Amino acid sequence: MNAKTATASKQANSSHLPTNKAEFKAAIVRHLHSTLGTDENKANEHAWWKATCAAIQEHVLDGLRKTQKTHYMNDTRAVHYFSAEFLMGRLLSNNMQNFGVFEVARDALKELGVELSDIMEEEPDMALGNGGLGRLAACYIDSLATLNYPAIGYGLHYEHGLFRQEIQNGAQIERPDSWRDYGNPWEICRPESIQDISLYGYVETKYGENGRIQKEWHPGTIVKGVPWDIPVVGYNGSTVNVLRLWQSQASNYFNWDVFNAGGYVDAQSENVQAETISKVLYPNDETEAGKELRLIQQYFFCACSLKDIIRRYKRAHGDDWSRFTQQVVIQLNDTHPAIAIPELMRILVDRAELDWEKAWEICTNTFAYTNHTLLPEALEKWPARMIEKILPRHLEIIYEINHRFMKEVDKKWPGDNEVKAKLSIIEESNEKMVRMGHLSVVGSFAVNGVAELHSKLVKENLFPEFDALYPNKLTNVTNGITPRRWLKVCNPKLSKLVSDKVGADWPLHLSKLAGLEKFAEQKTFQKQFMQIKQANKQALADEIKSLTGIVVDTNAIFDIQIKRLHEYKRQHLNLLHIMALYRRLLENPDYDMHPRVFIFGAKAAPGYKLAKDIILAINKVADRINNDPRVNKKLKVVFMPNYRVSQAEKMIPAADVSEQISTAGKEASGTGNMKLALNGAVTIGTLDGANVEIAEEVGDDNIFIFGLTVDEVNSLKAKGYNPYDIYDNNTEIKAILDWLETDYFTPGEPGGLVSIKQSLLEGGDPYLVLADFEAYSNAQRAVDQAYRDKAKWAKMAILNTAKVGKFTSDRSIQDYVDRIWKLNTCKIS
Ligand code: GPK
Repeated sequence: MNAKTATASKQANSSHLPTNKAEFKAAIVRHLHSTLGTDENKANEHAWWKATCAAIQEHVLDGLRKTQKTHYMNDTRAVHYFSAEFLMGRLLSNNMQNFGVFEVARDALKELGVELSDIMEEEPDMALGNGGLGRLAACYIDSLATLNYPAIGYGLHYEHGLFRQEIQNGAQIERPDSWRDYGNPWEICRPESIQDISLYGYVETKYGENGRIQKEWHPGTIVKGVPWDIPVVGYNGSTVNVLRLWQSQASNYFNWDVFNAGGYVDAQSENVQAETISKVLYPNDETEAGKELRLIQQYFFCACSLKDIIRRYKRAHGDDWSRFTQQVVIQLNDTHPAIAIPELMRILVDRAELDWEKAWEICTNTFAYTNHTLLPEALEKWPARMIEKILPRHLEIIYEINHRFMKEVDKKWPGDNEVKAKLSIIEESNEKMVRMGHLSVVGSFAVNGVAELHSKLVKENLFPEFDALYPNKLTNVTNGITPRRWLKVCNPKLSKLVSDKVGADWPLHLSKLAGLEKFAEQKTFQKQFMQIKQANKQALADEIKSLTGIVVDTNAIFDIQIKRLHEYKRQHLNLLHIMALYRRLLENPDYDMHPRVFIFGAKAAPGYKLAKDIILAINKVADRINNDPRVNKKLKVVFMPNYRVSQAEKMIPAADVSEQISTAGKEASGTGNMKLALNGAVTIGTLDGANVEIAEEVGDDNIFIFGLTVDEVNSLKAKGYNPYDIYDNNTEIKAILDWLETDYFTPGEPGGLVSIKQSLLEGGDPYLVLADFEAYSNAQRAVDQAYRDKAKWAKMAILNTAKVGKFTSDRSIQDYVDRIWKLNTCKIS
């Protein structure tokens, strides 16, 4: 290339990218005109938002092109993160920050008369996930791009993400989410990479040369998988990876045979069937639904993704499979994508005609599996009959995998049928079931839990024999969160203060937050830190007012519990304690407590009756308390409707207290606990999940730990736990539970909240709410005392921010890379 063409190509590549204020103004206006067909005078906030996204997207696409070219040229090994959920939230402010153009674009907009913070509200959350598991996937692809690792996220392009929650008369109402109704400015359709996916049908057995048995699957239906790419921009870095999401489509827009025979309507309905696959995200968190459509969703995105991976591999290596496991590692985010294991076996054995042993070796060196829960109701099992109907060949393959696995088990424990029954991939119950967890362990080379305690329980309780059979396969990778979204973007004031003290590179090196420790007792720093908290609380108070009409005092302790609604997370323990405070205040108007605002955000699975009842109860109790002038100065309760990622970004910076109160042994890790601590909230929590590691990091003086430990939970259950013993002997608990049965909180409707009392008494209190109540109440008293000492509290809050650097998702990703994925970084030129 001579100098002239080099310059020309440089210009064509990037000189048009807006970098300074004038260029951003020009780019945004240009997109208003030529992308959106409007102008500065007519444009509403939505149009401004889209034009701004389009200007940023110029950087995104430039980075994407360079990244893909570099990865291709270097034939890099990559991780393929298979997940049924990616809870991305909004992308504009993150992408702006990651390209380092946040301030300049904001100023450009200002000169155009537009407030960036206003137009950011136009962006719908990309809520293609339920909760922690989906948000973890989003944090992980952020870190992978930031650390310059070649990676692709693979998932489903749901037309409707998690439902929008409305609260009517205190009850949750579900409304459809439509995140793409007015177009999504980030995603790129890739029709050139469409895949055909087979379903249903039957298997034909054939005999090839030298007696080799050949299986051929004759599918009943074929559906199309259309890929949509969401660029994933690394921080400060040059890497822009992709999240590739598959949308289903009928393979022929019209079934012409039916159409020509006059069946126009029938032809249409065939399309609907295929398109139903990616229509909607299942809203059940930690419950296995057992629905045919859900299994089809899982298979659909796995099959599309494997074809995509293999197409890319073959482009570089042809039919030579010997390097496949050097190039490809696939991480299974829980068992939702476990069907990818028999699918890869099918491709290798039936299509590539490899020997079973060779194929199995490839398979078991490709997959790794993350377990996210020990809850029995969340461990996926599929009826063998259902798999046989949808994926007849896959069921045969699963049986063969199990047959060979049972031989291995017999070698280790000769003649032991009990251990065989326990470990078998097939559960021989009334109805034969396929245990997807067992399939995942057998078919993977690494299995990890998501926090030290959880991984220990996975080894000791969930898969002890697997650990004996495959030493070193089971391991731990403690979860993490991206400090870009969860501090830099969501808490700009604190971010600036932190940068002033420890330098601006903490988003990439979060352990640098430790540099704040030496200021923890310094008066001026405490004042700055707490003034920021106060300002964030004011912003949240304004949000609360506008969403709920409730006025809260920002001098009160902001006590926040935000997470999916589940009995094991024990929002009802929090609620019972609020009722106790209410009662104490009514009995003694001088009851000594610092004013407190309890704030909740939670969605319940639509079919989870008790979870919805708990939401109703929180709202009913809130109504009564918030309108009772006798206690109003000291106690308020807020339920924020439609909790989601963008709402979390507003709540977390404003929290004084972080509620992490699950029954010990039930919360695998938790990640909200990390986000809140990072933003200077002090945790009140049980020794569960990552709380244990947070306590290790921040030290006992800077966290309020209470309640039964895992061992104590087990021995209490072993000895026989009877909640009535507590109810009968603790007058406060008795009074509170009986209160729920009156019409005090549900005027004219006595017993409106009785289901909670019932679950805690007749229901046996499975999550030991009553057993932990007293300890929780005492810990809350300690919180109250600590908060009154302003210097002490400021120190605690600062030390929380300072000491949680461990929980950056960059560290988690580096752990995965070192222990499991074995990737090399790839700098983008
Ligand atoms: C675990 F099994 C599941 C699930 O279906 N959904 C989900 O969000 C969560 N999780 C755990 O409950 C959390 O403790 C954990 O931090 C999170 O996954 C990420 O690992």
